[in-house]
Amino acid sequence: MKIGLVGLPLSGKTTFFNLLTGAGAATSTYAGQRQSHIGVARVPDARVDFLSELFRPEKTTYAQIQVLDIPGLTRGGGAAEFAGPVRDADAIVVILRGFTNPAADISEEPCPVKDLDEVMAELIITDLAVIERRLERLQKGKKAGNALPGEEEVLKAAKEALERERPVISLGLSPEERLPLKNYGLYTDKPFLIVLNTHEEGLRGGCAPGQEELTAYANARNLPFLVVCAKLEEEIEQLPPEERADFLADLGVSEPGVARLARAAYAHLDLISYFTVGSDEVKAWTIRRGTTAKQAAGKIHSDLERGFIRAEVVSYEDMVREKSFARLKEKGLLRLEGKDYVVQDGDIMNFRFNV
Ligand SMILES: Nc1nc2c(ncn2[C@@H]2O[C@H](COP(=O)(O)OP(=O)(O)OP(=O)(O)O)[C@@H](O)[C@H]2O)c(=O)[nH]1
Ligand SMILES: [Mg+2]
Repeated sequence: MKIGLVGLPLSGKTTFFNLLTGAGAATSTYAGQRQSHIGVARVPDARVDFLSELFRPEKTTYAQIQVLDIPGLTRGGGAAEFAGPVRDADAIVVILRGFTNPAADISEEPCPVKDLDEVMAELIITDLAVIERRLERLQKGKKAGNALPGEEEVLKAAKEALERERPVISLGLSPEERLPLKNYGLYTDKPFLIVLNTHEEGLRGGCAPGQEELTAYANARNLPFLVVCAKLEEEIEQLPPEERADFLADLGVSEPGVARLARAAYAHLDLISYFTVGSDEVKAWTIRRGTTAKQAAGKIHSDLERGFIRAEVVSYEDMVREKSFARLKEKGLLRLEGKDYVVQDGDIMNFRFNV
């Protein structure tokens, strides 16, 4: 999974990027700095911890999220110029400022709903330009031969939504209807998550400036919404592991920021994890809910999908209870499933294949 962090200048994108990835990238001290970063966030998962304890593998691999951090967008500033790398992201995370920081010359009162509207407006304008250009070409007939089935209809529907200042995703298109849009890497066609980056007291008291208004706004649009204190949480991440939990609890959060974001993103994007285990490696694999055993095997290697015979499946809960494959077998809890089996969150899978 790949996510793109977008937001107005100095909203704390790079600070949040550092919180997610531990990359320690330099943050901005004035508006107009144009730093982009790419990094990887490890998705904490207590189930992987448990399986790793149990199997003592040489290597433990958590699920990963690739994170893109781009410069701040400004109204009319041309999202296209900076946001390009985000075009192929699976989701967009909008970082909204909920703090003031006079030291960094950020003293204006936070206004997250207004900022969100501004970011959305910029992305909408950028998408609209792409669609209008394509429609023009199609209508001139120059490239009509290249039009995909249903392309013109879906482009028109998208254009109409954007003109009403609604993101393309609000159309609720089916995967088939969306297909012709794929090549354009539209921004507003992606799922959105909202992150309010607040000051310490805001996180503790649940009353960051603008939070109430933003909550209503996000709920009305069914947008997942997270509150973080990126700067402080990032500082907490620098502490020895045994000290972190206390500081987080003091802030009023139960999990690190990366875990909260991953939880929201997995739920919103309908993602689940399955696991492979062994003495060599315990590994989490990310798939969409509804993925079949055969498709899931293809995540690991195309040979496994091509030569798929059967999957041996154990549920995570059964593994926690029985703690060994031998006992699971004895109790009939090791299942053999065929190619159409729909993989469940937490399944421990072993694929039998033949190529
Ligand atoms: N007080 C406070 N300051 C923050 C917080 N998050 C970021 N900052 C500060 O705000 C300034 C900008 O942070 P960045 O993370 O660089 O913001 P950005 O959105 O990446 O900025 P651009 O990339 O230039 O658009 C830095 O001085 C940060 O230390 C926060 O949660 N609280
Ligand atoms: Mg930045």
